[in-house]
Amino acid sequence: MLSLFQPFSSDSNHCLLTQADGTPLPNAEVVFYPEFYPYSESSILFEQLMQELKWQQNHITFYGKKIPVPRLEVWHGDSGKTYQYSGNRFEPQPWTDLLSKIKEKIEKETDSSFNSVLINLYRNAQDSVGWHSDDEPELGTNPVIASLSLGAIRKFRLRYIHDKTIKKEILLPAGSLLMMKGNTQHHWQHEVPKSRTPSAPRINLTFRNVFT
Ligand SMILES: O=C(O)CCC(=O)C(=O)O
Repeated sequence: MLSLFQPFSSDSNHCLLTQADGTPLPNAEVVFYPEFYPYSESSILFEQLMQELKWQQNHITFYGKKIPVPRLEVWHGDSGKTYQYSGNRFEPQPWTDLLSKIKEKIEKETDSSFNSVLINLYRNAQDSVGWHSDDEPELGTNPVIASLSLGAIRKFRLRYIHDKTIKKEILLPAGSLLMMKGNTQHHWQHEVPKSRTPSAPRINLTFRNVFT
């Protein structure tokens, strides 16, 4: 369910996410572009990325046991921008023309710049990403994350680390862009939960900066 938001102006294509009563999310700056790409264009991007990317099954070690992460992933970026999480070390694959084109549009329209992108493929409703913050030291002090959704719509949840009763839930449709900025990653966690309703595949691209 798309909830209350604060448009920046009446003709703005983006808005600041707020709590259900319209008050700001504490210690967060989360900006939502519901239609960053029109639906038809997002479908073409989805098909092209499905075909051209070399999807990998990565694993995490949990209580000494190696288990597959519930999604496929691939990391692209500038040479040398290595990224590590939960024991995984990603060496970036080079930018493809398509990924560069998407990156440039996001950079231009959000006045940001990025040197890498983690791309997730949620194959079905059982694929997910659990509660976490994008707060690894190599992402810098206040990471700016631009998260583009393509394919099936999925639920995205945010919860306040200091009071988990303060939360936010939003549906991320194909073509939408969610930007998390400022000190959000220090005070909030996010997840894409598994769903009981069957889901077609979804691709999510999270553009980031790695300082290594
Ligand atoms: O799929 C999404 O919308 C979020 C992905 C995510 O949280 C991540 O890659 O860190």
